[in-house]
Amino acid sequence: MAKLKPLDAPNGIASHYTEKLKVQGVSRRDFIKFCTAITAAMALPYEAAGKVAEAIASKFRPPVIWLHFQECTGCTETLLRATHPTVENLVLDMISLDYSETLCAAAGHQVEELLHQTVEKYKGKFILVVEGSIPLAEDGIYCKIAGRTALDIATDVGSQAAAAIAIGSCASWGGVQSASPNPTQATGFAEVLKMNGIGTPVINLPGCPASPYNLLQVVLYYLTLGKLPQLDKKGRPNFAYGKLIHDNCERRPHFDAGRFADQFGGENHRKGWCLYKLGCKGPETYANCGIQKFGDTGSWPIGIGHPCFGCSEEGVGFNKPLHEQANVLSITPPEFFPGTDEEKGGGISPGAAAVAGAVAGAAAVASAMAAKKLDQDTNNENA
Ligand code: FSX
Ligand code: SF4
Ligand code: F3S
Repeated sequence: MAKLKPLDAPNGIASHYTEKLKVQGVSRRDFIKFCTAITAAMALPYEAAGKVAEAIASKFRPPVIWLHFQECTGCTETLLRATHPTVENLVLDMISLDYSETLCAAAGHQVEELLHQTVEKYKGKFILVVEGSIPLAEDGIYCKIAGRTALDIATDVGSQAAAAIAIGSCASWGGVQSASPNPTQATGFAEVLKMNGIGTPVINLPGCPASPYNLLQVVLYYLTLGKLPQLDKKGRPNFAYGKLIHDNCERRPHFDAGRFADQFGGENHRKGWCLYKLGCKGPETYANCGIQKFGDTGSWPIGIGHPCFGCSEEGVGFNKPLHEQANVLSITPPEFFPGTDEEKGGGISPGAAAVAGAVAGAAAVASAMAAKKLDQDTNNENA
């Protein structure tokens, strides 16, 4: 692995940055508060907050190449839709995103040329972000870009990166595409590198979609300390995936007291009781969704009344054929948290709930966005 460049340590936050923050309406005090919170989230000691602030303000921006394979682009969307504090601004400010298929204005041959040039220019120095799984079946023909298989691109670009981040469950371990019988043999990026004897270090940030805050923290950790964070045996940063959803769940007191929701829309569901009997996989899923939340309204699947589907955990989410995870025919579409199942003449089966949970993270983001839009509309109307 190429040696990662440690940070220069400027004295205090550079004035160019405080000026920039001022223009964005962020006070120095709020910035320091943000840095202190994010330092704690990275499990770094309080004293490191100053260094984190310096890292954000530093002019050193590592080159980043962002590739897409089998996925829905929800991870990129979640990052781009994140708002106050503007995670996408922080992430995009701290890195030099030299290649991204989603964000590139150019298309076709121009983009291909750009990828080629960027890899050449920063060989051994760039950080690679991979979004999406890589199909191995039939020599990888199920995902091709510009005539090359994802397998070819991933191993070629991956072998030349200093380090890589596999963002989302798809890139981490296959995700939704790898649900049995996994017809395309969708595989995670780290596994693909390993199979091809490539030693580039990979950090997995599973989640469907991945939390943009976890990406921000990994980038910041690297910029602050000049090294990658400590990983667990699944290649995930300990600071973000060290605890079960169940251990940081707002409904946990109900679980401990034996108070369970037993029907979607039923009385106990409306009371906010534990979702275990509705299929919640929080007790076997390691992720920090309950702490970080999604979007700026603080929503997350369990917070909006949906059991955790285990979308981030290999072997928990997407572990069966999707049609077996839900008896689709038994779904009675809920309007807005309808009345009891009896009133609706059916209701939702636990299986159907599981599939709905597959998009629960995205739904949390969507609901946050909708709430924000509503806010904006209201503000506009009131202006
Ligand atoms: Fe996968 Fe991310 Fe799920 Fe989608 O790309 S983790 S399908 S939210 O967008 O890779
Ligand atoms: Fe645990 Fe899920 Fe109940 Fe929360 S809702 S306490 S994660 S079982
Ligand atoms: Fe988080 Fe996914 Fe569960 S977003 S709460 S791990 S369903």
